[in-house]
Amino acid sequence: MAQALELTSFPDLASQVEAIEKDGFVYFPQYLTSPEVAELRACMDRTEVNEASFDKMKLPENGGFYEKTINNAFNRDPVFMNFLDKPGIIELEEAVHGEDCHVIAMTAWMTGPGRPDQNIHADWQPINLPEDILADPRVKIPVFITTVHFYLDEITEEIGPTQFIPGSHRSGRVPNGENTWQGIEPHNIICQAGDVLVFRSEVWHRGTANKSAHVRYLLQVHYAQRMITQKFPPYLGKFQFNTTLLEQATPRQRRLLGEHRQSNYD
Ligand SMILES: O=C(O)CCC(=O)C(=O)O
Ligand SMILES: [Fe+2]
Repeated sequence: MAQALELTSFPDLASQVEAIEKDGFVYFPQYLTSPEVAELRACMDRTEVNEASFDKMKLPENGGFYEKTINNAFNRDPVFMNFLDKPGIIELEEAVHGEDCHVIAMTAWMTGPGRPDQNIHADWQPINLPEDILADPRVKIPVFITTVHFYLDEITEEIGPTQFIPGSHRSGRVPNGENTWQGIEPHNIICQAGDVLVFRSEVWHRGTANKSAHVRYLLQVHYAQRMITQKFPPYLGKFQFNTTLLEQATPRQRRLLGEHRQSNYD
């Protein structure tokens, strides 16, 4: 069994920002209450896939596994909309990406038994650099993109923990079929329903096999610097905001979705 990742809770914003920069991730234990977890899971269940938004519904036929994904989830239900700017998390995002940061995607994942291990990957490597350059303390790469994982199950070895290779955000590259970096093996993120993990896009990681009898529920919210484009499919102007939901949104939620102050290239 893979070693468990050591999960430390940092009490204040300054130490959380430092952890994102230094460790590549921050953990928020017991962030959601049980009723909030139940509400979000129910919302994921009732939201229907919309193929135009590249949502997926795969059924466990022909040896496959159940998988339902909802893209642009903020656009589907007020419950999702309120995951744009969760207290404590949005302050961290604004601190690491700038106060004009925005949400580039929000995807709900329901992954059934039989899902295999993913390959070790980085969600995005913005700058390829030699490791010895990155090891120089004067070199500080901006945090371009982070992902927030809202875990909605007790994450056990059976249901499939996320695995991180700690320190790998300093590799300066994406993995090339490797399952270790500098001899460091993937570590399991073993946590509770309602726990949250925020990580930068350079971290080498993967989702692992669901060997349980249950569907695994995960909400991902992706934040970025304003200069990184939003990924709201379908493209060529075909994505449409749900105007009813947008009217109910707070000014900060609207800003996170695109009501920006004008800036470069606007
Ligand atoms: O399911 C997980 O824990 C991680 C998923 C992931 O890394 C991805 O979809 O890029
Ligand atoms: Fe990933």
